[in-house]
Amino acid sequence: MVFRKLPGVSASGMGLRLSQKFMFLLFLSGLVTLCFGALFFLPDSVRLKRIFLSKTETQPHLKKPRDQEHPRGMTSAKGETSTKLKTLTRKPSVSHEATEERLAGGKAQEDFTLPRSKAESASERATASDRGATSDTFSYAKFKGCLLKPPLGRDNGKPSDPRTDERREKVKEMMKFAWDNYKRYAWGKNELRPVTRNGHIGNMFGKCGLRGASIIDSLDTLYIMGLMEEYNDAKEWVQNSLDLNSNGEASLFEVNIRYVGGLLSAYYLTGEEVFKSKVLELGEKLLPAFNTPTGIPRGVINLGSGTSWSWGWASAGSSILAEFGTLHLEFVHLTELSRNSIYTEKVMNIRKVLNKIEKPHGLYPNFLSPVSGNWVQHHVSIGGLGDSFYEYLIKSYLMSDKTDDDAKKMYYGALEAIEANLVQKSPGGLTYMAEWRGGILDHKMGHLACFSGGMIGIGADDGAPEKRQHYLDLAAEITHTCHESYTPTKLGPEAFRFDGGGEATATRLNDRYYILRPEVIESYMYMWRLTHDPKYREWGWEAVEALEQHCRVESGFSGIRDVYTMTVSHDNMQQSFFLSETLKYLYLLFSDDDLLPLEDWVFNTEAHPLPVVRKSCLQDKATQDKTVSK
Ligand code: DMJ
Repeated sequence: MVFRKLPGVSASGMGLRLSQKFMFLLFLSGLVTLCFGALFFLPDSVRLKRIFLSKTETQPHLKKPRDQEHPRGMTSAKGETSTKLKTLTRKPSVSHEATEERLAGGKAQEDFTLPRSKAESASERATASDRGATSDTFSYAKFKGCLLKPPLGRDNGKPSDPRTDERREKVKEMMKFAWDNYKRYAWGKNELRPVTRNGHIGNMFGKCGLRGASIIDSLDTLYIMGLMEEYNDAKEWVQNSLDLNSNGEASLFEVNIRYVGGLLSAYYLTGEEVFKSKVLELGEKLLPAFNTPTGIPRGVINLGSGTSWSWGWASAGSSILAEFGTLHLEFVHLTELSRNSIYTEKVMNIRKVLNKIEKPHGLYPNFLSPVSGNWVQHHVSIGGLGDSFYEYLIKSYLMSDKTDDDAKKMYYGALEAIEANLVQKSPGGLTYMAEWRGGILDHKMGHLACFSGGMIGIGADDGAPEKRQHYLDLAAEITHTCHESYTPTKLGPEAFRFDGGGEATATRLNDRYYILRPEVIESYMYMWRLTHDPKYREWGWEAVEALEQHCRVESGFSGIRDVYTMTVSHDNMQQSFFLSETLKYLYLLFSDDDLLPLEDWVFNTEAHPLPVVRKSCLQDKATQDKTVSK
């Protein structure tokens, strides 16, 4: 009707000429633009943002506390990765109710939770990214309620036998000595150089990456030893000085086992929210390393930009079995605390890739391409490059409250292949694990491989019934072999051989050093818990005396260059794993079994205790809570 031609009205319609119509439309569109734009210049644009932006982005409480904000602009060499990082760091939508419930949960456990600042509460809510986040939140009180026993035992694990207690006290004194010297000469650095009395940054955590490795690695050891003043100093450093926004390169594996593991166990032991918020912040920063065609992460990551790459020394840009295979325990707990499934998805995908790929003789080679998902070399080792992958299979099963059947199957399958292909008996009757290079055996065992005594021991009980005793015997034999390598200083070499007439002896000059490693003592600790054979405590005490005699210097503990000479030369390094592992395992060896009972705790590969996840108990408790509140 409007456009019907009326007499006396121009053909352009509405009685307006074309030029007039154009002017009118121009005016109209200018007016609309002006009004719309003006809204953005109003003093309070919050209401408008609510209309145009998602709820998540407008929640003021989701802003990170000041100390966690990036102090400088993050730049990335690869724009694409940087965008992905941004997506991953978007904050979750947390319901008001869920938050209230969580805070109430926090109040209910005042005995182990210090008052929290508003900033901490905000950061808790800000840690998980959108994807996979669920509405319920982690309750520390519920977690505690699902432990079978108190973490620190009846009396902090104090043994009733006075001689054992004296030994335990000695280990505690060693820890205090190592810590005090670190604090005095290297505070905030990664590790102490005890001879030159300074600190070093080291390259395993990155050229200008994370700091304070000895502090993070010590938190739980100080806590279980009751060194509370020292623990509080460490906690304060985490609170005020742990900078997770460094733009340097870092090893995904080392950051995971030391920092993520250390912060997680500090949180689970103490309930201090600062550890939780820090670990969740750090966890997010590790995710870009998984952006590869297969989802197998690369070894090195820049925590600031999120770019990642493979180690220069790893053949054909491959990833290392012991590195990408040693994330599972920590990532499952990151999901537990954040309620964000992304962490578990990442490590489950690694498993999927490993399950799909063909394994030579059932063995897992050490190098895998993150691009093609194929093995790059056929070198198999229970020591360096392979070790903790196997450890994490059995520990994943144990930590899942024995529900992770996939991990169980993979572990016993791998162990069977190891027994068939690598386990050997020396002419002198020592059992050892050789290395395998495309079918050819290298009759060498690294100090690192000595953790396997403990590993096979803790897995013995869940093997096939007819194999259980056999596994326990095998564990004892391997531990015995490793003890045999500890001579004449009573400390062991980096690698020992069984060929050329040698029996658990380093035949090469550059295998003779000892860098305060824990693996042999770790196996003593597990074998003691499993058998209560007093020889393990005696062997542990031998190691304490040897450490005191050869490694203690005026300002800390140092590794030595040659375990076969009694006049030792020091390497001037107090490794952070000496504080987290060696001294902790010794302390546990001389403690009652109720200090960190194995029914409730598994130790990550850096000896940080992580609790068994009792899903059914946690769910029951959640249901009970709901029923009560009705
Ligand atoms: C530790 O950092 C861990 O135990 C890791 O799994 C292997 N090496 C050192 C200790 O020797």
